[in-house]
Parts: sequence; structure tokens; C-alpha cells
Amino acid sequence: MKMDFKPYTAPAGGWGSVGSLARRFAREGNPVSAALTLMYQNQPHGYACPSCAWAKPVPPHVFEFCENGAKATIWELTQKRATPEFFADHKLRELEGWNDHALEAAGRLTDPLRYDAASDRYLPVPWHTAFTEIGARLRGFAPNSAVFYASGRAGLEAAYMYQLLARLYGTNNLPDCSNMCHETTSVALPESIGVPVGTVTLDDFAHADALFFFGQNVGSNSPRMLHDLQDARNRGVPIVSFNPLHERGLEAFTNPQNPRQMLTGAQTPISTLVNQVKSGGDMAAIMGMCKVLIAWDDHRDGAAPVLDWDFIHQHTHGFEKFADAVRAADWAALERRSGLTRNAMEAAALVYARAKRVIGIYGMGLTQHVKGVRTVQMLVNLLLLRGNIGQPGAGICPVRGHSNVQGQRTVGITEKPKLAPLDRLAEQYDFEPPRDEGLNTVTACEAMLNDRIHAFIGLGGNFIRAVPEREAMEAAWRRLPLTVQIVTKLNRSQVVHGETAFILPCLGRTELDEQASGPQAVSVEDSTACIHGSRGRRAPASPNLLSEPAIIAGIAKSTLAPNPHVDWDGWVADYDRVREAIGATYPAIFHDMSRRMWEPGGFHRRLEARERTWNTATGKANFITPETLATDIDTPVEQRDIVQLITLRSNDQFNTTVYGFDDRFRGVHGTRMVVLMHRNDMARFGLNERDMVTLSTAVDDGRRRSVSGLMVLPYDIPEGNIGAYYPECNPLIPLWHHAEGSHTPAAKSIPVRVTSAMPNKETML
Ligand SMILES: Nc1nc2c(c(=O)[nH]1)N[C@H]1C(S)=C(S)[C@@H](COP(=O)(O)OP(=O)(O)OC[C@H]3O[C@@H](n4cnc5c(=O)[nH]c(N)nc54)[C@H](O)[C@@H]3O)O[C@H]1N2
Ligand SMILES: Nc1nc2c(c(=O)[nH]1)N[C@H]1C(S)=C(S)[C@@H](COP(=O)(O)OP(=O)(O)OC[C@H]3O[C@@H](n4cnc5c(=O)[nH]c(N)nc54)[C@H](O)[C@@H]3O)O[C@H]1N2
Ligand SMILES: [Mo]
Repeated sequence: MKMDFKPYTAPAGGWGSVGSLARRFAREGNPVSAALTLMYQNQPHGYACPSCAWAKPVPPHVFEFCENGAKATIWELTQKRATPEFFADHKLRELEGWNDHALEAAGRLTDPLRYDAASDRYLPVPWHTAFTEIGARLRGFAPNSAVFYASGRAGLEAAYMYQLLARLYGTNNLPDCSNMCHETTSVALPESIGVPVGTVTLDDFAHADALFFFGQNVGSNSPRMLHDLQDARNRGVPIVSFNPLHERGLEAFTNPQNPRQMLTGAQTPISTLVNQVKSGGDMAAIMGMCKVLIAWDDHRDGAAPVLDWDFIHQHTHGFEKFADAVRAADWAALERRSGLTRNAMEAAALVYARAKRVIGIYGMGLTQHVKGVRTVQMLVNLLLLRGNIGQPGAGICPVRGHSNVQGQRTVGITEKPKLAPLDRLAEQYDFEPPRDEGLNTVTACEAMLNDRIHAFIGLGGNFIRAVPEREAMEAAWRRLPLTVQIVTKLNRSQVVHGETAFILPCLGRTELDEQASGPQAVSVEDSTACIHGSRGRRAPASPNLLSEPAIIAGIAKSTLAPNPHVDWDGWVADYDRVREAIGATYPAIFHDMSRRMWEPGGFHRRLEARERTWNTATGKANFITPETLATDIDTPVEQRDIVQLITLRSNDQFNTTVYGFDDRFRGVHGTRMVVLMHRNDMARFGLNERDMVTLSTAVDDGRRRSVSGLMVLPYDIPEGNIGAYYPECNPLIPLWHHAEGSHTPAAKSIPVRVTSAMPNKETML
């Protein structure tokens, strides 16, 4: 593979994305039928894109998909198969040496498999044997020693059945992938505004007067949103972004669905103001903006107020305390911590103050920090100053990750008993649900490290690659008595495995799910709390696959005592019946769901904050004053041998699924083993371009953590910050390095030391 590094100057979208897709089609085979399948993506009665959770417009664009959604679909539709013959050819000892890309590139899993220690291979096993053995093992464990993890791909029906399985079994150990991303949101927003999710819908984007973007890489991670941004720019709406990197998608976009733009090479500039904030500097940056706004209002001398006083008086609590802290904040400290000048904060505040309706958008750049919860709350503070919550065209917009990650939480995937309708479940299914707090992702890892876990069941995902503290976690993972993975593709979480291990392969979302009552549909909830149906059409990758609901029911029936109130077989035969059960548990949200999910655009769940009803402890929207603005970047850069590592996603991956080794937008080609570094830091450390380095975590807790074989590339990133890819760099994150209050691993600010090593290009991926 040829490595090549050059800045990308073309816009996001455009011919670059078309070319990237064409190459992908060719590699995975069967281009024509895959292209036809894409026509159904995000269309009424088609399937919901399996990639990100961004909302779909009504009516949809003719081709309602983006480069990365199409990649996800093509990856699922590949003609390649990881058959029992593949596993006969490869011992696990050998597969352990394969990288993430190579493992998934083996193709779709075709048959249920069980690990055979004697031959060090996965061997095929009949479904009923797999279920019987899993059930027998699970019955032998204390319920709280089992973990039921969920990644956010499965539909609402499977997610609901899965949480019920765990609770009937007797545990609230339901960690999920959002514990690693927007858990910070789920903790921050209820305290501030009384809802756990964003308050905006697509329609609000059409009415906003300004958009503020914090730490979200729209061009790679939610590209369909570029259409909404382009529309906003065409209306003259300013977009102000905050990011340590100049991400292409935040700069310019050529709409691949717009022939004029494609033919003329025209592009829409996206951000009108770009702020190169330091990693972790957003709290100070937003506080600086608040300081400007409050100062203007304090000194307005009879001019129109800058703050929305009616809103503040009627709807909020805690303003005075907050305003005092803001007035007292010192500009030098705000500048140092944010990495922005006072001028830049004033310029951003001016755009904010001029706009009647503002949306604040954010992603992992805010949530994956030790102070993530307070940072998200600081963004809410900014919005509250001018009444930007609960009016059309305004609100807060956390951009979710997996296509149904928000929905699975809505139907009970949570380790927190107070967030699940346990009394309702108790009544509906006539059992006593567990009431003790379950394990989240980080506490589940702690329990595994302490050998307190006996079984790990995964509904999708790649736990061992996604979590922090990789080295110790892999060792703990191998000690687990039982690992069961319900997945579509082979990944490291199966190659490294427990003593008894099963792979249970399932249908993907694009595939026809035929059950006793006919073809089935599922439903998902997007980032704007909109719920809609999804129907797969493709012939399944193998006749021996089961649907996620069927697999969950299979495990449930072999594990649990029969319960006359849960008709697992009836549910699998007809998913309408699962939806009836969901409607009975959550009547306010999900009544008549089987019909409403096919309404054009689906249906929105009610969010009190949108109506300015505040479901908080004070009954108001709360200004929350941070205890401290301190982060871990107080030492001047020149004096520091420690830098903050930001772990990044490339444009050629979906989490641990690595489609290829190019990151087109950042100009990195042929490798993922790079460190992006400011030239001054390179000089300070005596490094030249393409030098090989080792990163080691700069904490003193008795554990050594390092990643070697990384190549230094000069990059436009703040001094004192470096960037490198996730999941390759996860061994560097201490398990305890997570957001306060939410346990979201602080993957965007890892203190590391850089040491140079001899060039060793042969070992590069
Ligand atoms: N193609 C593709 N799409 C995806 C995914 C994928 O891997 N690939 N993953 C999905 C999932 S599960 C999720 S959660 C989302 C993730 O989508 P995002 O929220 O966009 O997550 P990241 O790409 O991890 O990082 C976001 C941005 O934060 C910036 N950043 C880092 N630190 C800071 C900081 O301190 N402050 C600020 N302001 N910015 C910072 C980074 O430079 C980067 O541009 O995307 C989803 N969609
Ligand atoms: N350092 C660092 N670590 C991070 C992050 C970061 O930014 N930096 N981001 C974190 C975030 S936001 C997240 S969400 C996690 C991701 O953590 P996970 O959600 O656990 O991981 P994924 O890589 O999305 O899972 C990929 C696997 O899902 C399976 N799969 C794909 N489609 C389906 C399906 O339809 N059904 C089923 N059952 N299985 C399917 C395939 O086998 C595939 O190999 O990683 C987290 N870890
Ligand atoms: Mo995520």
C-alpha cells in the first residue's frame, strides 16, 4: 500500500466522494445490485441507513444517502463470506495478527460458531445447540455477573427484547455504546433542561439564524447534515465552528446530488468563522462568549437588552450565580485555557447576539472530556442567555452516533434503574425486576479486570476495540468464562474471546427478514427524536442467519423460566406484536407505533423542553456554574513535555470498522499509524516529518501504556495537542480517565509523552 500525505483542498462531497464510492463498489463485488439497494436507503418503505443517526427530510432527496452511509451499506452487502471453511483455514492464533480492516474484510459471517480449544478454531454449531449451551451456562451464573452490552445498530424491537431478557434474567447490567459517546449528554441535559436528548428537529434548521458547531466532524460523521448546512448558508445563515482541526466538512461542500455544483465545481463555504480551540478549551471559549454578552448587557445604557430577560426571569434558575462567575472570570485565563483570543470570542459572541434563533450543535469534541458534562452545560448556559431553547429555529443538537443509539436508550437499554420503567415492566410481565444499579461500560470493564464477570453477551459492536485500557482489558476478556457475540462481521472481540465463546451471526438492516407472518420491518429513532420504520429487501447473506429478535428470543427461551406473559415465539413471528408490547410499556411515546412509524417522516416523541416545560429539580431551565475552569493544560506549552492526544476517526472508518487506510479530507493515504503534530512541537521534540515515534501515557498509576510505530506528520493543530486514530490508540487511555458524572472515556484529551524510535517502515500497516 502506498503512503502519501498531502493536504486536501477540494470540498467535502463532490467528485472526491463519488470516486471513493466507485472504488468501494468495485472491491466488494456485485456493484449493480448494491447500487440498486442504495436507491431504497432512507426512502419511505425502504431501510434506514445503518451508518449515522442524522435525520431524514420529508420528502427525501432522490438519493438520500451520503458517501459514508453508502460505504456502510456496501460493506454490509459485500459478496465476501466468512464461512466455516474460512474458519477451518485460520486458527485464532493466526487471526490475532490481523488488523481491524482485514478481519471485517473476510466478509459476512454465515453460520453460528463455537470456539474449539483443541483445534484453536471456531467450528460450526447448530443454532439450537448454541442456544441450549448458552442458556445452561447463563443459568449457572449469578445474574449480576453477566453483562448485556448493546451497540446502537439493532432496531427498537430487538433493543426492547434485549433489555427485557437482561431484566428477566435478573440484572440491570446493560452498558451500551452511548456510554462511550453521548452519555455525557444524557447526564448534562436532564440537569440543565430536563430532557436527555437534543431539542431540535430538521425543521428548526430551516428557521435558524445562526449555527454554532462544537467538536463534531460533519463531513465524515454525519454527511447528510451537510445538506441542511448548505441550505442554511444559502439563506445567509452564519455558521461558527470550534475545532482544534480545520475539518474539510466544516469548510466547504459540493453537493454530489446537485448537477450544477458537480459540473461547475462550485462549492458552498460552510463555516463563516472558524475557531481553532484547544482540546478541552470549549468551556472557557463559551464562557468567554457569555462574558462578552453579559458585559454588553450590563453596559447597554438604555439600548435594547442583549439578554432575553423575559425568558431568564420566567424560565430559568441560577442566572445570578452564573453571571457573577462569568463577570469574575479573567480574560487571560479564558484565553489560555481556550487557546482563542478575546477578539475571537467577541467576534463569535457578536454573531450569536445578532441572531434571533440559534442552534448549538456538538459531538465527541465536547463529550469525551473529563469536564464534558460541565462543557455541555456551558453550551446550554449560552443558549439560555437569549432564550434559544424551546422556540422554533433554536435549540441544542447533540449529533448521535449509531443509527439507533438514541432509540435503544428510549426503550430501556440503560444500567440506571431510575431511567427504566421498572414498575410498568413488573406489572406487564408479572416479575420482580432488579432494582440495583447495573454496570456501565467503564464499570463493566472494572468488574472484568477484577474477575467479577462471568458472561459477556454483545448485541453488535466490538467492545474490546472500543473501550479504553486495551492491554489489560484483552487479558481480562480472555479470562471470561463465556463470551457471546451477535454480529454481522468478524472483529477482534471474537478473535480474542472467553473460555467458552460463541459467534451468532445476524441479518443486517438491508436484508429481508422473513418470519412466520411474512416479511418484517423494524424501527429506529434518529438524532432529532424522530422514529420511523425500516424494511430490508436484499436476500440474506446466508440462509443460516437469524434476525436479532430471533437470536434474542432463542437465548431467552433457553435461559429463562417460561413466563406466560412473554410470548417470545409470537414476537419473533410478527414484530407488530413486539411494538404492541413497547406501546404498552411506553404508551405516551409509542402508542400505535406500527402505523405511525410509516407516516411520512415518521413521528416525533414529545420533548417537554421544546415546549418550555422544564422537567428539572427546580422546575426551571438551570444555569449551571462550573466549579472550576481548570483543565489539565495549565502549564505553558514551552515548558511541557506532555501533550494532549485527541483520538480521531478517519473518513474511511465507522468506529472500529475500518473500510480502508485513507483519510481523504485530512490528506493521509495508505496508513492509519500517524501522529498529527504542530511544527513547533516537532521542533521542540527534535522530530522531523515521517520520523517514527512511540506515545506513552503520562500518568503515574503504576501501569505502563504505549503505542509504537507511529509516523509524525506536520499538521495544522494547536501547539500542545496531537491527533492520532481511534481505535489504534485506545491502549493509551486509562480506564479511570473519563468524564466526571457520565463515565464517558475522555478520548479527546489523553496526556501523553512522545519519544522517537528508529524508523521501521516494514511494520507499518
Ligand atoms: N463515517 C463515520 N460516521 C460516523 C462514525 C464513524 O466512525 N465514521 N461514528 C459514529 C459515532 S458512533 C459517533 S459517536 C459519531 C461521532 O462523530 P463526532 O462527534 O464528529 O466524533 P469524532 O470524529 O470522534 O470527533 C469530532 C470532532 O471533535 C474534534 N475535537 C476533538 N477534541 C475537541 C475539543 O476539545 N473541542 C472541540 N471543539 N473539538 C474537538 C475533532 O477534531 C473532530 O473533528 O459519528 C457517527 N458517524
Ligand atoms: N479512543 C476512542 N475510543 C472510542 C471512541 C473515540 O472517539 N475514541 N468513540 C467511542 C464511540 S462514540 C463508540 S459509539 C464506540 C463504538 O463501539 P461499538 O459500537 O461497540 O463498535 P462498532 O465499531 O460500531 O461495532 C462494529 C461491529 O458491529 C457489528 N455490526 C455491524 N452491523 C451490525 C448489525 O446490524 N447488527 C449487529 N448485531 N451487529 C452489527 C459488526 O460485527 C462490526 O464488526 O467506540 C468508542 N471508543
Ligand atoms: Mo458513538
